[in-house]
Amino acid sequence: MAKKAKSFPIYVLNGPTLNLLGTREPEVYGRTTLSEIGKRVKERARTHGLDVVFRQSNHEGDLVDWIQEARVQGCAIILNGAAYTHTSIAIHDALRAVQSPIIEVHLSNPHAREPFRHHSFVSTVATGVIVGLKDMGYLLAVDAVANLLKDNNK
Ligand code: CA2
Repeated sequence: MAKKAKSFPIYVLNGPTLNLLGTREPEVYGRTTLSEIGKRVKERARTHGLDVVFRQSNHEGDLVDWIQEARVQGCAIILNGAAYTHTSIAIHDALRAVQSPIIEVHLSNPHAREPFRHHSFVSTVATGVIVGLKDMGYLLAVDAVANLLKDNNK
């Protein structure tokens, strides 16, 4: 395990409208609420000896600020940028400055949806991308971070 991970949390950051998870479009995004995902993510991280900061915002600038915070205070970022994934050069630029692992997660598979969801400003700067597995994707992202941090320490 990389030294940094012992005292530095994984930042799990969620973009616009994900606060409504579990209330609408369950066939696309699943039935699990964001707060339940946060709980499961923290439990999974704990099994790897990792802590989690779990946040959601509807505002692009908040996500940029949190990415910058994670850059100095975190060991990795798991990001579901929601709609900003497809539009935000600001988030792309903030992620470019991050040296630790970045895992992009989407509950649905954007590539199987409307063409405007096919391009991601996050994927080009992400270490890895997990799509289409609903809430399970977040847990797999935690496992991926744990493995990447171990590998970094070889
Ligand atoms: O599949 C994902 O995780 C997305 O990031 C979700 C975004 C969408 O813009 C991306 O293309 C893919 C939308 C999040 C909206 O969340 C809702 C939650 C409940 C009800 C309606 C929308």
